[in-house]
Amino acid sequence: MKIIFATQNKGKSEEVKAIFSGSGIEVFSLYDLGNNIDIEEHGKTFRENAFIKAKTVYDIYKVPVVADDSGLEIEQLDGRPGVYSARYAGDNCTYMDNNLKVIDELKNFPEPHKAKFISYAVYYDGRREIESIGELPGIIINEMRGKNGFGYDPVFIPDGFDKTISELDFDFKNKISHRAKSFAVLKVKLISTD
Ligand code: ITT
Repeated sequence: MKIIFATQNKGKSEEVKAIFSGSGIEVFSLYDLGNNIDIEEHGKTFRENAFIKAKTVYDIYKVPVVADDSGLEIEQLDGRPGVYSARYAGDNCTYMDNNLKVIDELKNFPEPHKAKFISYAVYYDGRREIESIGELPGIIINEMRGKNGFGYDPVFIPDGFDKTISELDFDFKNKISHRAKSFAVLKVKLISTD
């Protein structure tokens, strides 16, 4: 079975391909297909945005699609950046801009800065809608550490660890992450439903 992953994000694409490897399901991202469609994520929730991405891409290719809408919720910032995680520091901002903005906003709050990553994963094939959520709790630190991963990984230390996700290796992130959890369950639901 072949599935399109409705993402332009190379980091996400590599993670989800690894999660599906060996399952008999082959995953191609928009990035692999050279499709740089800009899908307007106008939903107010991760769930709405995930289905917007999946259904938009299904309408183009008419093949099964998975999508993930994800982000970081920081307690002391009342859940921000949340669904606005990708462009938190403004249109066309870099991951570094977003990290610096979060560090700056947290500088007047006492530590620890509790936060969680959320991944809302969905599947759509024109008939079936399958969904699953995964979370990774942790804290935000006031500096960027490490080179791996993407997004807010350099400022996020998962609970129970003393390294940022960017200091952990790819395979390890892919065992514990919010996306690993959401897609592991999505994969099981997909294989067991018809
Ligand atoms: P697509 O919509 O094309 O999938 P995107 O990067 O815009 O790619 P989202 O809309 O889901 O994806 O935004 C998620 C943002 O949240 C992402 O750009 C990162 O800034 C952050 N994020 C999500 N998962 C993350 C992770 O595993 N590690 C670090 N940051 C993450």
